[in-house]
Amino acid sequence: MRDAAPQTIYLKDYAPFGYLVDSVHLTFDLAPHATRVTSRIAFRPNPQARDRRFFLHGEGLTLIRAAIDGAGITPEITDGGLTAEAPDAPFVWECEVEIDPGHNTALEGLYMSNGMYCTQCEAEGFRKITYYPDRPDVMSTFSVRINGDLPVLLSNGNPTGRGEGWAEWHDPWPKPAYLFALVAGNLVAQSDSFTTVSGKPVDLNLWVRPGDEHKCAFGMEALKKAMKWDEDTYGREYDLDVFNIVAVDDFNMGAMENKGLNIFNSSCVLASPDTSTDMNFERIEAIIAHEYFHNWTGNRITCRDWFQLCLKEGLTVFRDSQFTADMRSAPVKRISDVIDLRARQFPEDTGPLSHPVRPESFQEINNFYTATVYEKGAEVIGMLKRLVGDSAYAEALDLYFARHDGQACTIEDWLKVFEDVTGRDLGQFKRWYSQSGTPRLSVEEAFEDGTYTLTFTQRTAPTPGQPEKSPQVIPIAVGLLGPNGDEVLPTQVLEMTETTQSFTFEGLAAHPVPSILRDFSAPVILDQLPESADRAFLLAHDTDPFNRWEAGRDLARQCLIDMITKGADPDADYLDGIRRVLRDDQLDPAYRALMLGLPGQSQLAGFLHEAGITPDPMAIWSAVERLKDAQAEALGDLLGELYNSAQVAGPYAPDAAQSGKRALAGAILGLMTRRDGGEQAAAQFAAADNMTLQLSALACLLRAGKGAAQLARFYDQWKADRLVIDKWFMLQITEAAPKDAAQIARALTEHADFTWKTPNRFRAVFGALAGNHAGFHAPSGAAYALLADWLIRLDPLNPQTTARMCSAFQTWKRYDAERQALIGAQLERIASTPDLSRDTAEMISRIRGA
Ligand code: B3K
Ligand code: ZN
Repeated sequence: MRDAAPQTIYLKDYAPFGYLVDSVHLTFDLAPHATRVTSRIAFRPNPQARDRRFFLHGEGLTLIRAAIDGAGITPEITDGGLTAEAPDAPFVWECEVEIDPGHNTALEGLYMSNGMYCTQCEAEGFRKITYYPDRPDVMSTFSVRINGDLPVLLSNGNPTGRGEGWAEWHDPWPKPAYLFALVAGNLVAQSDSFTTVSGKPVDLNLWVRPGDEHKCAFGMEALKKAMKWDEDTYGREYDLDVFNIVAVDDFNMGAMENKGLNIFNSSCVLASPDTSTDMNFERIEAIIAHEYFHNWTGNRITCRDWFQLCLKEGLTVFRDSQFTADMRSAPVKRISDVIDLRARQFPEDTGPLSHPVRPESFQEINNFYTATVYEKGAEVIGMLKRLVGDSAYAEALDLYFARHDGQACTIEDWLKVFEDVTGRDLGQFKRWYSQSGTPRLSVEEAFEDGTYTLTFTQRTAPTPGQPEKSPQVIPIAVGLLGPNGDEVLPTQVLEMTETTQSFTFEGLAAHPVPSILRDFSAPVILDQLPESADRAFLLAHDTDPFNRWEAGRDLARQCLIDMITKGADPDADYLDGIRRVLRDDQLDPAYRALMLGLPGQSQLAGFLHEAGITPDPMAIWSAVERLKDAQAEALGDLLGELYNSAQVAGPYAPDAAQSGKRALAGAILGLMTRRDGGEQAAAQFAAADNMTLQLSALACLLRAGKGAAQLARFYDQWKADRLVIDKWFMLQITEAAPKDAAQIARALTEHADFTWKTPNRFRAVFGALAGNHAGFHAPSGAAYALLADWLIRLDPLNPQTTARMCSAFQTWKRYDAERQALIGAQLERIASTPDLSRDTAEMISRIRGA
């Protein structure tokens, strides 16, 4: 169903619902095309609300009957729901609707995937299941009866009964409807148990399709680690008798934290060494933890309205990052998070989709599950923790859980616990939630009579709807190094609140080298002091692992920019520096692998654009290729030794130690392939006994324009494994030469396995195409047209996945007039498609700046 005129919803218009819900009872009579949903809901007037209108959301429902206190009524049905006369006193609402999960391709509400029933209700999907006040501030306990002839029938909470063809569940914890879930299917479980800190046993089940049982063990271990960590670190105990996780193939995102019944995209939970890479394992561990952590940050304490999304998402991302840092390497995790933030959030914040961490308006809330809300939202919490200190943070969190358990909260509630614990005024800090855009921080230094002064200036460029910016509170972690590389001042957090502000350090014997923004203490763009010698010095000596890596990254970036804009040769200081780091076998192999990485090509395009230079994707691509060749040459004599030292002996384990080694071996193999024509990569491919080694070898071969035989062998070996075949699709496009990428992607869309209605497969092709920067921006515009064709095709079936993929075009204004014209024409073509979904229409209109 399409909306004629999309409505904009504003934060400022928030008003509570006129009624409270005391209990919800739902009965599902499952049938693929005619599922009956019968609801019995106890309402009572909300004393906090002035407006007593009884409006229930509902979309795509066939109303069979409705009654209030047993008397049948005929409500007024509109596009988005129904309105009825309701008493100004407690009453029972009863209603029966029919829905068609078998034809639900949007994967929102109740839908089917491979014969299994499955739900996705966040943000506003429950209204596709039955009529209900589908808003997060309406919380209730739920009882559910499922009638159906499938062997496994699951819902939220604890099981209360089951028999042939039916099961009943009760969730004692009040929750908003977006956390409702139901799963019914022919599933098998890997089961285990966990005893909570207070001695309560919890049954754990990971439900999968028969045949996937061997891919459950890692996810189960990750779950138990996450449960224990949340007890140890945040004092949070699990609160039901059972915790179920279900893997589903058709899913719009990674996973969903439904109370007691997490539903996962199978790519984010199923893992085995021969089919999953080390990166897959790490991601799975993090997502399982993330969804589990939502049980407290999101479920027990939820959001008052969808504008507060970062309240649960920013905090839960922050918590899962802490978890990964504890389970693995903290510096490696921090660096990886910053790489990701720069790749995904910075472009959002500097382009037409820029929005505050807490947006103030939206048309389609699903379009705001963004890197800004999630990842910048997590950075904001990291800054808060840095400003108040670890123990005040812990105290504030205890107060948050104690004060707000069972409530639907706001960012104001969140900040208030910090104010109450610390006595600070966080008024200015709150701008991080309301002001969009990435602040730029420039720095000047002075040294006189042993006193060193750093003067910072912050500036945030205008963003859509926000022409003027006010200064933000920026925690700047700084350390100083003396001329021989010793640390003369350990890390201090400077609290910047003004537009321009100076900080002095006294009693220094010599002009120090500053290490600024250690551990990436704020999500800002730091314009480093211009001295590249200082960066080489920091690359050699900085005691802060993040900034040591950052120094190398800065040198690489500067070197690439000089190569692109001045035709310069690769910088010898940079190459010397990384050679020294790579040789240092005291350093974690994972960290050394990160040191070999270069800034992404899209990010380089962003730098050039910000410097007033129109980026040429081909020139960027060839500079990156040349710098990689130069890395290979500079490390030439070391490559074999490094590769050998990074080999893992013994059985495969996806832990930090082994995966760090394999990451280094993979990076080195990439350089070796530039010199040996793929000999070592072919050998690695032939001998590989795990997916990490197999895939990294195949990637090297494809990048070198080789590997056709291996690619075919890979397909033959894995054609029955849908998750590996996603990798097969993706890799061919990711590693394609720029001139071939669109053509290869087009050919793959004609492959029999291109099951494009499955979001994972669609994303494998088009996510990869958009990610191949020079290939996507090839001058013909073929990739733009191909993507637009498929967005137009997918939109009527699955608006959410379509809308999300539109962001491939968000940076279009950076490029030259020809490319802008080509992209502009595709945006226009999408925008003028009849019956475009609200999701896609909003995205395209924001991207066009219309
Ligand atoms: N809360 C879900 C995301 C829901 C997305 C709705 N379009 C997963 C997560 O962030 O944990
Ligand atoms: Zn989340």
